[in-house]
Amino acid sequence: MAPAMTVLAAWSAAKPGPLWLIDPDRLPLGRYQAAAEAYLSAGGQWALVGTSFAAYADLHSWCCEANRLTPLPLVLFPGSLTQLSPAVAAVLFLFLASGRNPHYLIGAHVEAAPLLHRWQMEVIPTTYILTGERPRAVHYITQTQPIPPDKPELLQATALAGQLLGQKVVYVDAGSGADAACPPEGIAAIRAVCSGPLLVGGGIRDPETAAALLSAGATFTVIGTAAEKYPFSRQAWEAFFSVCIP
Ligand code: 1GP
Repeated sequence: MAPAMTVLAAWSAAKPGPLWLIDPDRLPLGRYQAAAEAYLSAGGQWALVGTSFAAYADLHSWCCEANRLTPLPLVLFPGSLTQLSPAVAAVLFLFLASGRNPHYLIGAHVEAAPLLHRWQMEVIPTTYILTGERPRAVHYITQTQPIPPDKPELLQATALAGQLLGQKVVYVDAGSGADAACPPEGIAAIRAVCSGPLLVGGGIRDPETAAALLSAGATFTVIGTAAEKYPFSRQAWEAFFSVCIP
């Protein structure tokens, strides 16, 4: 039997489009199944799960129960070591390249490595770049400063450094609930030097903003807060999927 395709391989060949980010503190499991079915039926293939600060949810238990409810593959986007779980298809191993906090550059990784090795999970080395004008929870929790969004050359150099270090994915994040998404110019600058999957999130609320980012070279536009505002229906997701760049 042929081995199952890794998430990284699937992402590398994926059609650009939206990617759902679930904050388990904000999506009770009682509402998860219907929400996941709406996303799957619109064309969703994976969801990110994680948050910069989990006040209530036990991520591992949440993922175990979510897997029982729907077949949607979950990819962990961990905000801390306490969010690690083997009940996911893969984990983003986040190198917080925009910051200079050693915990998020190597400290957490050393602590996580034995567990991830024991669990034999797919680990996706990811250059994680924070940008944005206004500090969000992720900046406070990580005690790092964002890269100014109007500095595409800094965004580009940071992504390139991660690629030269061997990382496979870039995730540019303006922070959950950001006033504005990263400008397309910054994404185009990164795409000019990085060929792998490029995730862009933070402040994307409408398909038009997502379309501009996909045109600039994003692989996935990460949609978190917008999908929490109202029951995000199949039609709402289809509006985001319909702007996919062929
Ligand atoms: C945050 O990129 C994500 O880490 C999603 O941001 O909640 O603003 O969609 P939003």
